[in-house]
Amino acid sequence: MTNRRSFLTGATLLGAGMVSRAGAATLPEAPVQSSAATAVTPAPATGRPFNPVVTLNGWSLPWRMKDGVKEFHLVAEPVVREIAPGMHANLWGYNGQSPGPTIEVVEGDRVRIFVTNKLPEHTSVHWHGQILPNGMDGVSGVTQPAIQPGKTFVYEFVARHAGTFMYHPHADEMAQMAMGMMGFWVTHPKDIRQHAVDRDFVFLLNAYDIEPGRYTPSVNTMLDFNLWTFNSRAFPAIDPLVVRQGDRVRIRAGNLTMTNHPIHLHGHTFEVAGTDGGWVRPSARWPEVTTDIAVGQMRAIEFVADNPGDWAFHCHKSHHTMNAMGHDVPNLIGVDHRGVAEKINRLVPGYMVMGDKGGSMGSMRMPLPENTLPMMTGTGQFGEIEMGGMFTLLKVRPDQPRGDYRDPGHYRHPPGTVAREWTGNLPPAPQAPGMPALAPATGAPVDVTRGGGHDHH
Ligand SMILES: [Cu+2]
Repeated sequence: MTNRRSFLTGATLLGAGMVSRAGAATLPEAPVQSSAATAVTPAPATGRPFNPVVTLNGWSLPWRMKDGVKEFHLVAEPVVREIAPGMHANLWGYNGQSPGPTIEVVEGDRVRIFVTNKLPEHTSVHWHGQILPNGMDGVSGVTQPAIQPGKTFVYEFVARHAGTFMYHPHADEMAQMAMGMMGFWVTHPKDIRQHAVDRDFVFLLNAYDIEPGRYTPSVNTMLDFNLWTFNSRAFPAIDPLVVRQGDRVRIRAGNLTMTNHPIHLHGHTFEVAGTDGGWVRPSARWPEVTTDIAVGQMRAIEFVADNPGDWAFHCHKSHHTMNAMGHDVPNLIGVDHRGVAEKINRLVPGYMVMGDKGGSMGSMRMPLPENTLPMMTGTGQFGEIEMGGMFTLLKVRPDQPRGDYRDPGHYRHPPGTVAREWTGNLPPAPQAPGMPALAPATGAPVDVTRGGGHDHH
């Protein structure tokens, strides 16, 4: 069984002791992932063939084949998730991580999923988007009794259609999803050539409210979150999406936060090729550079990575590309802050004055409380990256080997293709009729009686 386990980087498997404690010798093993690194899984050794997805800062759950049924074992449990180096969160998740592992099956597979509850309260698992018998839908109280602590339930159904899905509890949802209980599910097409791409990335959008200095999310928060994450990682700790130039790329994302996220890609146009309802007919697709993902929705975008470079890929809500320390800072743009910093610090101890010429907090180093992240961090080859949260880079390289996801480092721009400082003379600013001529901001003075003013061509 679980032939893939030896290939899972960083994965550790709990021994028989844990399984027997779960109460049944027939239960499949419940592998545990201890690392928040992206674990690239090879093609499956058992079952129908498929091209595995790459879960951003996550992993896929091994299974065993038993009498033609694909068996998985999920363990709902408290976990410690590294949101980024320097910040850990006490979350709830599955098999050692939050989000839980990605489940990958093939259209037509009969799937049996054991769910062991090691949480301090009852739970259930809803298989979002699956067409299945009502009693397997995981809505506690409606389609099944809740799974009490210490108990194991079994779900069984046929993965009837290929597509992009997720799983999450339908029991004390507000608390359990605010604590990170969710996972990705991909049902691959029966014909491996159908919908084939060269790279297929998946992640969930999630948000947490963890006050600086604390470790556990506030589960009653409705809108005012301070950590915006891809798969419970905040930039610069989200791995880049590394591709080879010319690759056909799919990125699938699902939203289990409390608000929508307009996800934006630089340097390329893409099409929404699928949703959690299925594939979009090619004739019904249109080009986009941003697609909004509403709460409870999933989107699979596709494009050809034909433009080499390091391209930003992020939520377009600017507050969602900020980390925890960026949300209560007074705006002093345009204010001469001489003497003001001292007064502000009396009101808001520990805060620095946001720049009177804009933010530019990236280069300011203030002492942080324990266990939080500066509002924006990360350093590129040209300086500070003033981003955090839901932000990463699509790295397109002509020489990236096929199937290689290792970070190739900064993009090496061809000579003469980078925006640069201009040090020559500036042309006169064009003038509107009747307006007094303006002197240019820098550069040599311009004789406005000659080139500017009312002299129209
Ligand atoms: Cu957002």
